[in-house]
Amino acid sequence: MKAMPYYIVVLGVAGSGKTTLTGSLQGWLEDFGFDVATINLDPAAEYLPYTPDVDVRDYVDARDVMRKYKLGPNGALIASSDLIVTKLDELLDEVNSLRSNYIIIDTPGQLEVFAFRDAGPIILNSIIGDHKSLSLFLIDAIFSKSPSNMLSTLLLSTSIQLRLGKPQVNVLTKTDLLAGEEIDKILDMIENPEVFISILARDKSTRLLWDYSDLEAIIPRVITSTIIPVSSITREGFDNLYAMIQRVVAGGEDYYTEEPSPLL
Ligand SMILES: Nc1nc2c(ncn2[C@@H]2O[C@H](COP(=O)(O)OP(=O)(O)OP(=O)(O)O)[C@@H](O)[C@H]2O)c(=O)[nH]1
Ligand SMILES: [Mg+2]
Repeated sequence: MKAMPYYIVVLGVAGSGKTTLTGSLQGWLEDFGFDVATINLDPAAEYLPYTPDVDVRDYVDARDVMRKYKLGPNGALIASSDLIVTKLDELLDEVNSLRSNYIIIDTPGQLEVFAFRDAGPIILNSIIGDHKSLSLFLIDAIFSKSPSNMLSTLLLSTSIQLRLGKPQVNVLTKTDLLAGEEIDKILDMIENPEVFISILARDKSTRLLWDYSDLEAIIPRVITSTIIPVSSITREGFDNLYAMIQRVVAGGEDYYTEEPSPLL
């Protein structure tokens, strides 16, 4: 039987907590005895709190690209991603030598450059191939206290899912920075569309674009499942996140139910 790693792609706007969650989730899963590898796809990453098993910076360093081609940060990421595509064979050799149950992929801060140009999805799809995978779309809890901010981020999440075409789960990050009742309010909006719709319908900036009946049509489409609140610092919520990952990639089966392969 061929090894069946599950890929977890960590996405989100700049600073939403992708890199911290990648390291923290790896640690949490390893504490439960899982074998977890990490891939860093951010050529501009300065410091990583985990040691990546595969690191695009070994192929392309965005800072060198900036200097060499006299580019700014976004131009450098575009050029770096295109350069990585030219080195995909080598990168894939490294990825294919990984033998872990779970492979977590940390992605660049400039989500729009990564997801809305061709190189990012090409790199991701080449790495993942036919293996089971899901995307975690990270939403910063501090930013989400405002209902219209939450709606704009959910629309972005939907848009990213449309680009990448993978099962996607929304994750509310940095919950340790909010009081319990503030988290409950956010969850109440997500879990009760009618509450969310009525709050949004009263919101000035939302009203500029949509009326109540528009919102009734939109909201159920951007909330396709619940949002999982987590803190990568305290690891609170990782048990629920893990349960969701299992449900999506393994249909609820624990990885240990898979036979380890002699070909691993
Ligand atoms: N309190 C708290 N801070 C967090 C948490 N997760 C991330 N942070 C902080 O948020 C900031 C950004 O975190 P990163 O993990 O670098 O975010 P990122 O999405 O990888 O950032 P880019 O790669 O630059 O887009 C850092 O200062 C982290 O320490 C969390 O769960 N709780
Ligand atoms: Mg990062």
